[in-house]
Amino acid sequence: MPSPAGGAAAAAAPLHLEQSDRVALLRFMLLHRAVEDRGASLYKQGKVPGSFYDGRGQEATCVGATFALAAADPVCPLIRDLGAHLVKGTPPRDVLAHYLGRADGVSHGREGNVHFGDAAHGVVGMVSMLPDMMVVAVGMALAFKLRGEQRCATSFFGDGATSVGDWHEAMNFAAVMQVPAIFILEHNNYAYSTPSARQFLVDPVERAAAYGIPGVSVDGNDVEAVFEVVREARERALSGAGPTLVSAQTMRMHGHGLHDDARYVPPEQLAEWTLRDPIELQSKRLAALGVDVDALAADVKAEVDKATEEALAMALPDPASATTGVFCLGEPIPVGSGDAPWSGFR
Ligand SMILES: Cc1ncc(C[n+]2csc(CCOP(=O)(O)OP(=O)(O)O)c2C)c(N)n1
Repeated sequence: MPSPAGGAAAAAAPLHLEQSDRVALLRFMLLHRAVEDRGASLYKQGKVPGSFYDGRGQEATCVGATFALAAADPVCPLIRDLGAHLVKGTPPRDVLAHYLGRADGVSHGREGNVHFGDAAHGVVGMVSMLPDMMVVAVGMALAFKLRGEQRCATSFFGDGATSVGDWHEAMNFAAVMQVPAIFILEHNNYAYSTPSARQFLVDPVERAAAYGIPGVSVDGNDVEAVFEVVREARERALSGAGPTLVSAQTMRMHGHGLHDDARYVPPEQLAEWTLRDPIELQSKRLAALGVDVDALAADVKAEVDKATEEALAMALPDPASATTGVFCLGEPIPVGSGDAPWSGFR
C-alpha cells in the first residue's frame, strides 16, 4: 500500500542532487503534465490529428531516469514518457507543434501522437512499445561497447511488454554480451485493460536474476529515488558490469489513450494512487526546503501558454513535401548535442 505523498521518504537528503537539481526535477515533471494537459485540450478541440496518449501519474519515472543520463546517452521513450523528451532538451513548443502536425514540429508533420524522436537530443523515435525499443537499445549499447565508448542506452517499457518474446530475447542477449544498457519497466498496473495480475505470476524484477541481470525495484512516483537507482545503473553499465533492470512501481492514472475512459480500473485504486501523486510528493519536499513551488508552477504555465501560442501560429507542411524527409538519406545526425541538466555532469 503506497504511503501518502510527503511521507518519511521526503526527509532524506539525496546524496547526489543539489537543490537546483531537485527543483529542476520538479520543473520537468510540471512541464510534462502541463504540455500533455494542453495537448489533450487541443485534441478535444479537434486540433490534434490521430489519437492522444499521456503519462499522467508516471512523470517521476521518465524524468528521474533521464535526468541521470549524460547528453551522449540515448533514450528510447514510450508514449508515457514525454518527460524524457523534455529532459533531453526537446522544447515544449516543438512538442506542441508536433501534436498539431506543424511543419516545424519535431517530426515536421510526418508523425502524430507521441511516437517521435529527436536525434540531435539523443531521443530515438518509437517503433512499438511492445517492446521493440528494448531491442534497439541493446543494439546501441552493443555498438558503444564494441567502440569502447563511455555511453549507455536506456529503454522504457510497460508491464504488458514483458510478456512479449522480444523482452526475453533482449534481456538474455544484453546479459550474455554484458552491454551498457538500462531497462526501465514502468510497472503501472495496466496494459490497456489487462491488470498486472493477469499479465504474470512472477514479477519481472524477480525474473531478472534468471538472466544474470540485477533487478532493482523503486518507487516510480519518487523522482529522486528513480534518479538514484538509474544513476547507479549507469555507473554499473559504464564500468563494464552490464545491464540493469529497474522496475518502477507507478500507476497509469488515465486510460490507455484519450479514447479509453478506463472504466475497468477500480476507483479505489485511482484514489489510492492519487495520494502518491509524484508532483505533489516533490512539491511538498521542496516547499519544506523553502522553495516557492507555486511560483515555479506559474512559471511553467506561462511557458506552456507561450509555447502553445507559438505552435498554433506555425504553418502546416506543404502537401507537396509529403514524401520527403521520411527516410534518412546521407549521414545520420550525431546524438547528444543537448545539455545534460544534472549538476553531476557539469
Ligand atoms: C505489436 C503490437 N501489438 C499491439 C500494440 C497496441 N498496444 C500498444 S500499447 C499496448 C499495451 C501496452 O501495455 P504496457 O506494455 O503495459 O504499457 P503501458 O501502456 O501500460 O504503458 C498495446 C496492446 C502495439 N503497439 N504493437
